[in-house]
Amino acid sequence: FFESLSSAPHDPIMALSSLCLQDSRTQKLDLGIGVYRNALGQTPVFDAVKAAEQSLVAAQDSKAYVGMQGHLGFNHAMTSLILGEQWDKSRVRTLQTPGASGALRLLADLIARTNTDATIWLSDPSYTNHEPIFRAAGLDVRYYPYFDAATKQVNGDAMIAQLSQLGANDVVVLHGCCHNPTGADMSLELWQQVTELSLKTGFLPFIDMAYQGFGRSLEEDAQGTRYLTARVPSFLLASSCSKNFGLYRERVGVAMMAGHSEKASDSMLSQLLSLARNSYTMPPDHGAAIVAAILSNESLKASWQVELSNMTQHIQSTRQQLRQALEHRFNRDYSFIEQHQGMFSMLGIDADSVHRLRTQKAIYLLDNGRLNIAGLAPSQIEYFADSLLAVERM
Ligand code: PLP
Ligand code: TYF
Repeated sequence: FFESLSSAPHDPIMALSSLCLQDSRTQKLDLGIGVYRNALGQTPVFDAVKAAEQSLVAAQDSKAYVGMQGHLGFNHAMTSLILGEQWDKSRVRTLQTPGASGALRLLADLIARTNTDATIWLSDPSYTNHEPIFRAAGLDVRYYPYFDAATKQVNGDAMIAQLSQLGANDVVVLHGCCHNPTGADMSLELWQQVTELSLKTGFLPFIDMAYQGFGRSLEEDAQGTRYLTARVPSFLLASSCSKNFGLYRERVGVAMMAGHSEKASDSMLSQLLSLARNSYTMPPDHGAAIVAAILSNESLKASWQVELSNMTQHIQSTRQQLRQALEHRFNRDYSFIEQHQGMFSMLGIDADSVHRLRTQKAIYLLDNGRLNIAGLAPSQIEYFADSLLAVERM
């Protein structure tokens, strides 16, 4: 049956990680995959997660199915975390999903089921898996101008010029915060302009929020999302607990949606439930049960917030040190490294230098030059900067 089948392409990020794992050079640096690491290079389990897990194990008396929509308390708490307490209870619907990845695919399928002529607009560049997920749902994918390689900031004018051409068959994917892969985020003013344009032209906004709390704070990182979602008649949103709860392998996230009426919103949710039933039926429980336990307990919630903000501070301090180390060696302005938000930055390292860093210095970045700042321990910053100087002089 499968004799003539050829292999599918590798996941480029995972492939890079295993390449680094196999590298026996002791000075190697894995700055590829987007996983947070502390100063010791570890990705620890949050204290609040450990505590919640222990009480769950002790208290849980059944593993019977939870329900089609997942854990309702989790869905409600996540919606408040993302949209703030004031969300429109009559129109917003939330479904627990296996990671933001699961949410992206279900919502992509929902778009395809509703409108076969839809075009998905992604930022140029965007998260590696966006295009394949939307294409797998049978949707057309195009890119709007986003990152300005010269300034390392968002080119808001070019973005707005493109989005103003769109209409009711278009879906615009926006990164809620901590843009993957560039680190360059939209200002609140730009979110406001995008909101106005969506109201004027009718395009559907689709927010991907994978790093809430990894930029400035849980509240500030959600500002743009809250502004937009409170004003547009309809939106889609995928969110992840992989990074901000450190629950990567538990596969926990949400798909959120709002239609122009209560009835439209109910139809959207019922279609999403039917799409989930067509693939995995119900989401895994463990991660969502942990998040629900943390968000419903004041002391666990406070502990989680402290740990998360310590991680954010660690990333910010790495950004400061990296900027200094680079400005010390290169006659260039690297202030954008401190302005970028979240784990990633694109420093403008070309493909040849990325390759030389890998082969000659055992430093692994993605082919597009994306660097996981959180993968860089303080003790490795000098080595990274020296290596970059060496390969750029070759
Ligand atoms: N969206 C973006 C922008 C991401 O960077 C990621 C990866 O972390 C995801 C979605 C998928 O995350 P999850 O692990 O929740 O599936
Ligand atoms: O962009 C990243 O590195 C993270 C983690 O197929 C990731 O989002 C990497 C590869 C992948 C899914 C997630």
